[in-house]
Amino acid sequence: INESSGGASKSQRVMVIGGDGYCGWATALHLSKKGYEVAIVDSLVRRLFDHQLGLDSLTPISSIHDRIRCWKSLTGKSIELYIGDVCDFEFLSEAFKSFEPDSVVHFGEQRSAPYSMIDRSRAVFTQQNNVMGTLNVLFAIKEFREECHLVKLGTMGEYGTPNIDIEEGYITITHNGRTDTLPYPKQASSFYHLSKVHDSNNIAFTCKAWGIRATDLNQGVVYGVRTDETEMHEELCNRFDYDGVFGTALNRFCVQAAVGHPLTVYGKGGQTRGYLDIRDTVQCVEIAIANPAKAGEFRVFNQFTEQFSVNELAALVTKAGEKLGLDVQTTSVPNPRVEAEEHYYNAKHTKLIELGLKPHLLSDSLLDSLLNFTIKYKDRVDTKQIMPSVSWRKMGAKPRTVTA
Ligand code: NAD
Ligand code: USQ
Repeated sequence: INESSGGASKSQRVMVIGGDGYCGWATALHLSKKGYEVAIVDSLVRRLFDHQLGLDSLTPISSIHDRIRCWKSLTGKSIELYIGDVCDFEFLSEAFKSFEPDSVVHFGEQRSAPYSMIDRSRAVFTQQNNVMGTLNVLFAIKEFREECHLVKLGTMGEYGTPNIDIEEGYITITHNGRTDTLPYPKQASSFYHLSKVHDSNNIAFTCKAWGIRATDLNQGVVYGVRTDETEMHEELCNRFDYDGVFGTALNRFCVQAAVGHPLTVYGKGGQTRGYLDIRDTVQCVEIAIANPAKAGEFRVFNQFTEQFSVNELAALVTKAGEKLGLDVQTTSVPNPRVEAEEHYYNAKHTKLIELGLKPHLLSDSLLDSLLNFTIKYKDRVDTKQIMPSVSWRKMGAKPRTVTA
């Protein structure tokens, strides 16, 4: 592993767990293009959730096998594939022993807050899948690849919305005359976001106890779809979620504008979060890999480029839609979540910039191309999937079949 800043050694072997998903697929291709040896590990469970809930990506997506074949035929580059569940330690051990990664990028979790709030079994699944999966990855590193750098996808949602500035992972506090630098307080507000808090605690502990090197990327909400590599061929096209369970704010608003559905602002719309373009997701991960944490270090980066309230996003999409001749309306939907709707928000995000991130900020031209992209696929939209169907308050122990 190259310890010097910025110097990626091109023969580095990177295991991308969750490499069939939205962030993972774009990242796997980007790293492969940059000369890293890449292996994708994925259970394909995300495709199963879509079947079970009756959802589909806006974009047609090829099977992982066809995706990888297409990449090889276009670029000559091979991506290894391990289909299996990281909660199955035997499977994960075999993948580690066979691939021998220098870095593991771990995207492979159940990532939807609404999914984790459907019912008891989905809440339990989310925490088991995410927390046990990450624990297994930590054990695999300790057992088979001690020097391997873990790059773990966390979330800005771990911090919640405190009434003070959000720091990158740690805060220095003076209490009764003594001073210490401590983990920043966590106030997550879904069983999904809480699973990330539990992961962070387990990773921090194993860095201390076993000398694991880890970077927790507390990522904000991702938007966009095209990256240089996924746009090379339609078989490489990324997924694009717009439904009420897996769709995220800005991507949903663009699809809503394209089909003439009013933009679904939940509650007062003052909910403010950090956002980033998917082209910056892949850039940030590459930066983290090229500049590994030291042995025993638990590093935390806040991975977003700009912050917006939901109302601000709705206004931006309305303006961009009007330029394309769309009539964009907004509706206030009773908030299905329990969250602050008007609050202070100021989160630091300088560490990735210091390491060389060149952000793609949300611009008129990006919104324009994202809207045109959603218009291109608008006949595939199932408008029944747009309104939220999961309530934070009403969830219970009873198994629930979600129907639009
Ligand atoms: P996604 O659902 O599109 O992809 C996740 C992938 O992980 C899927 O292909 C799924 O099959 C796989 N997976 C899940 N559990 C697994 C397991 N136990 N074993 C093997 N594979 C498993 O999600 P995404 O949007 O690409 O998110 C990737 C990561 O980034 C997640 O950890 C998520 O929490 C984080 N993140 C995403 C966003 C966002 O806006 N999309 C924002 C911040 C953080
Ligand atoms: N929201 C609306 N209308 C919508 C959708 C969302 O008002 O139609 C609001 C939500 O109430 C929330 C905010 O927009 O206040 C963001 O919601 P979201 O669904 O876009 O994102 P979230 O649930 O926070 O989750 C997503 C990813 C998750 C990741 C997280 C980063 O699904 O994997 O961890 O973004 S963060 O938000 O920083 O925690």
